Formats: sequence, C-alpha cells, structure tokens
Amino acid sequence: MAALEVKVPDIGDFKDVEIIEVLVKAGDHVQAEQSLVTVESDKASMEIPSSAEGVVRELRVKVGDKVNEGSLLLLLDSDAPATHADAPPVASPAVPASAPAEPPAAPAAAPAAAGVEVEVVVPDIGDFDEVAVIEVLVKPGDTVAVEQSLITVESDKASMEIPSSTAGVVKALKVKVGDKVSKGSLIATVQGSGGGPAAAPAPAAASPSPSPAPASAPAAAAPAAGAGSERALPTAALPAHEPTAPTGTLPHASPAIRKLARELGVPLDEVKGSGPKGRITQEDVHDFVKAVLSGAARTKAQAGKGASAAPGAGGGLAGLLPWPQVDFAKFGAIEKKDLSRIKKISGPALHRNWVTIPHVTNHDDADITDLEAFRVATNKENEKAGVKVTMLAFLIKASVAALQKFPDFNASLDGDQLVLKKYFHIGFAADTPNGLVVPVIRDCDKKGVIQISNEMGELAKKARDGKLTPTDMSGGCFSISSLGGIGGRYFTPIINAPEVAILGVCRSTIEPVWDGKAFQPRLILPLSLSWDHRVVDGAMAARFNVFLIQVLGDFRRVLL
Ligand code: CAO
Repeated sequence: MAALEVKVPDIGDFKDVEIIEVLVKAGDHVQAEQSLVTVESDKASMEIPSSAEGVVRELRVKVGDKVNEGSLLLLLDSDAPATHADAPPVASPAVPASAPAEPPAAPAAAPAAAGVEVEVVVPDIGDFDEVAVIEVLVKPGDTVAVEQSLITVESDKASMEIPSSTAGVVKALKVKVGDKVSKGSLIATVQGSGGGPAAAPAPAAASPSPSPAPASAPAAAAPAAGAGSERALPTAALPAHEPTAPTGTLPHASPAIRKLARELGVPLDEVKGSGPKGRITQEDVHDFVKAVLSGAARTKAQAGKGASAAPGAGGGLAGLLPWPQVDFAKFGAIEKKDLSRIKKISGPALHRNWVTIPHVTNHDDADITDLEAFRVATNKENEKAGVKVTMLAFLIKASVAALQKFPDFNASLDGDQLVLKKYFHIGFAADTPNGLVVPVIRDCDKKGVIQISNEMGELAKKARDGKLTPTDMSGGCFSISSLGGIGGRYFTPIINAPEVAILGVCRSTIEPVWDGKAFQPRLILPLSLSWDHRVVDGAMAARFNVFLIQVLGDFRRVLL
C-alpha cells in the first residue's frame, strides 16, 4: 500500500511555526480530521488535522521542529487514492475549519491622542468567525500598549490572542468570557495615553469616536481599532513593538491544555509552565490541581479572600485558614529538600483520604502469646528451607477471616451503593527509603501463611528497590500497616481509599494479664483499626476487632 504524505495544509499566514505537541505516534490509527500536531506562534496555537484516515507509518516531525504550509508531517498507510498523497493539503478536507490568519499582527496603529477614546475591535482574523472569548486579559483602568493582547479567542482547533490596536488606558470592556466575536466586534474602549514614542498629534485617520463613546457605538464607527485596511496611520507613529507577554500573565498553552484547564476550573495564568519557553503542559495543569487539593498551593482567588474570610479561604479546602507563610530563615539556618517522587504522589492521596473519609480508630489489644510460640516453632521447623514468617503474615490471614465474617469491611463505596468484593487482596504498607508504598498480595484467602510470607518478602524487596509496578499496588480490599518491627503502641492509620478500613499494628510486649487468680505474663499486640463511618458503625467495628482478637488468640478459628 502506498504511503500517503500528510502535509501541513493552508494555515493562513502562520510561517515557521513551532510544533509544540505531537499527538500521534507510529502505529496509531487516525481518522480524517483528527489532530496530529499542535503548532504555536507567540500569539496563537492551532491543531493540524489529518487529511485522511489510516495508520501512521512514520512520523516526519518532532516537537520543536518549525513547519510551514506544505511541510511533511507523516506518512500514512491509507486506503485513500494515491493521488491524495500529492494533493495540496489546502485542497484536503483537513484544512482546519478555522485556519486563522496569522494571529492579528500589530495593527498599524499608534497611541491615541491623550484623552481621546478609541474603540478597539476584532481585526481581520482569517476564517475565524463567531469564535468564543475564552480569556479577557485586561480590565478597566489597565494601561495597554499597542500589540498587547486584550482577549483570547478559541475555536475547537485553535486559539489566538487579539491585541490592542492602540496604546492607552482601558476605559470599558465590551466583551466577557463566553461571548462570541467575529471580525469587527467591539472589544474595548481605550483612552489614548498620548505618550510613548509617538508624541505626534493624534492621527486624523484614527477617527476616534466621540468622547465619551456611547456604549452602543457600532463597530464600524471605530476604524482606529479595526483591520489594518481601515486605518491609515503613519508608520512613524508606531510605538515600540512589545511582542512578549506584556502583562506577564498571558498563559502560554495549546488549545487542548486551555480546554483542559477550563474543564478543571484551573486559572491557567497561575500555572507555571515547564515546557519550552515556559509553555504550560498537561502535567503542569495536573500538578497544579494536585497542589491546590493537597493544600500545598492556593489559587489567587483563595488567597485573595484572606485569613479572616475563613470559608473557602484556605489550603484548598472550604472553611480552613490559609497555610501559614513563615520565613523560617529568620529564626535560624535552614535547608530545602525536594519531596521524593513517591511522597509527591502519595501525599495528595493521603490528604484526600484523611479529609474526605470520616475516620474513626478503635484501639485494642490481642493476646498473641500462643500464636508467637507457634510462629517461632514454625520458623524453627522450616529454618533449613530458609523460611521466615513474621507476625504480619499471620495478621493478613487473620484479617481475611474477619473480612469474611464482616463483608462490609471488604467493600468500597460507589455513590449510594456498596461494592462488596468476593476476593481478598490485602495491601501492606512498606517503608522504603523514598517513602511509603502499599503493595498488594492477591487471593490471601487461598494462600497459606508461608506463601503469604514469601510473597510479602518479594514485594517488600521490590518496593525497597523501587521496582513495584502499578499492578503490584492495585486491587487491594483492605490494608495493614505494621510498625511492629520498629516500635510504638497505637496510631491512627489513614484508610487507603477506596477501601473502607485499615489495620494498624505496633510492637508486641510482655504484659501482666489478670487471669482471675494471678497476673500472667502474656504477649500483647496493640491493634488500631481505622474505619470509614459512612460504611461501618462503631458496633460493627468493635465486633470486627473482637473477632480478630479471638482469631489471633486461637488461630484454629481461621478454619471455622
Ligand atoms: N511485634 C514485635 N516484633 C515484631 C512485630 C510485632 N508486631 N512485627 C514484626 N516484628 C519483628 C519481626 O519478627 C522481626 O524480628 P527479627 O528481626 O528478630 O526476626 C523484626 O520485627 C523486623 O520485622 P520486619 O519489619 O522486617 O517484617 P514485617 O513482616 O513485620 O514487616 C514490612 C515487613 C515490609 C511491612 C516492614 O518492613 C515495613 O516496611 N514496615 C513499616 C510499615 C510502615 O511504614 N507503616 C506506616 C504506614 S503510615 O505511615
């Protein structure tokens, strides 16, 4: 099958534009019109669609390449007639419906004369028609320069910033986010500063609208701000060109990223771009959301409400005070250290679980004197085989028995329903040099304590070596966090959502236990069961612990 050459179609006056995203890879099946790459100039970005359906044989571009109309993007294995391969992309159905003219270049304008109000309208923006305003970048009172972006418009395939045709102070905005605009639509009235390099008298051709400009002044009455053809300003009157984000707040992102940000309610101008030239990537948007949800960052809107306006003002959560901002260096020497990758991922999840699940923790004690004797004997018997069973493996097996008796603990909430699981996959918290991970041992109901112990050893090693796969950590029904090898008495483990309970275990110690006649030395294991009060209630949790303690006290009960 002959390969079809897919080239950049007619993209208006876009020249030498950079590819900022490649949206497909070799082997992908693409539809006609499906976006292949995103290109971006300093003021606009656009997705370039495929001219035909087929399978990508070979990519001929990469991120960072500069392309023009006719540049070869990729080879496509397609059933389309071979002639299509050479057909100029402009003739293909793939021409972006909204292929814009080069983002409205600096309109040939000058600072309006001091005090004169000029109506700034949408200039010629190619085939863009009835496009949505997605951002308004200035507000009344702002001083704007010629070419400074005023609004951003977006079609389904491209976004573009519309610059001011004149310098001065914004008097009134005539558009808001969500409005549809076309060539000639009135954007704002700007009162000329009269300053800048064009100290010349107001150009007659600027035809300012009468001052004050009536709000209803038709766009046609504002030639000063219209398309270049409507103005005839002396070039000498042009102020210095300011091509880079003059306000410092213009988000540099592709249409897809802008759409994602709007869907998530992310203020894109507050996101720090990590891409080339500070471009905002999808990961940047996700990281921003995570940071706000975890309380590590606040949006300007949240910060603006201040500490006194407690509701909705802090830490990304309604009703909380903002996170204290302290200059620690004022009090002594400090050192900053990045959180590990695991902590960056697990932190927001732990925070979500802690604040969204109504936790209750029941602390209890289990007498494991006989079980410990059995464990020691088992290890002695299997010493030669290199088998070593720790208390945690018995706890996993005992927990399965308790989950079987109390099925609501082996469940997850799904809206108003409880999803009861018929399988018994148990997660255990493992401490690694980089942070906490929770590998999962599958089908613990079908495995013996020695097998569970062996699998636990393998998973714990993988965890320490940083080699756990997502599969190793998924599918858990219930988790156990054991600090038994370290110490401590009781603690409050955080439920590992979407599970509904977690068992915390600390170090066992010999304690005097009254048997009715005398104190006996018994090995006591402290237990802490955290449970989700939306699913479990206090009585059920107490029964779960009582049963677990009975099993640990006499392990034969596992068989019942
Ligand atoms: N009481 C007394 N001793 C205990 C015990 C308990 N409850 N649990 C384990 N021990 C002993 C073991 O028998 C072993 O003793 P020896 O070295 O004499 O044989 C020693 O403590 C070390 O055990 P271990 O920790 O290596 O093995 P484990 O099966 O108990 O735990 C693992 C394995 C991977 C869970 C553990 O190493 C770990 O990472 N624990 C930390 C979990 C954690 O961080 N939880 C907190 C989560 S919330 O931040």
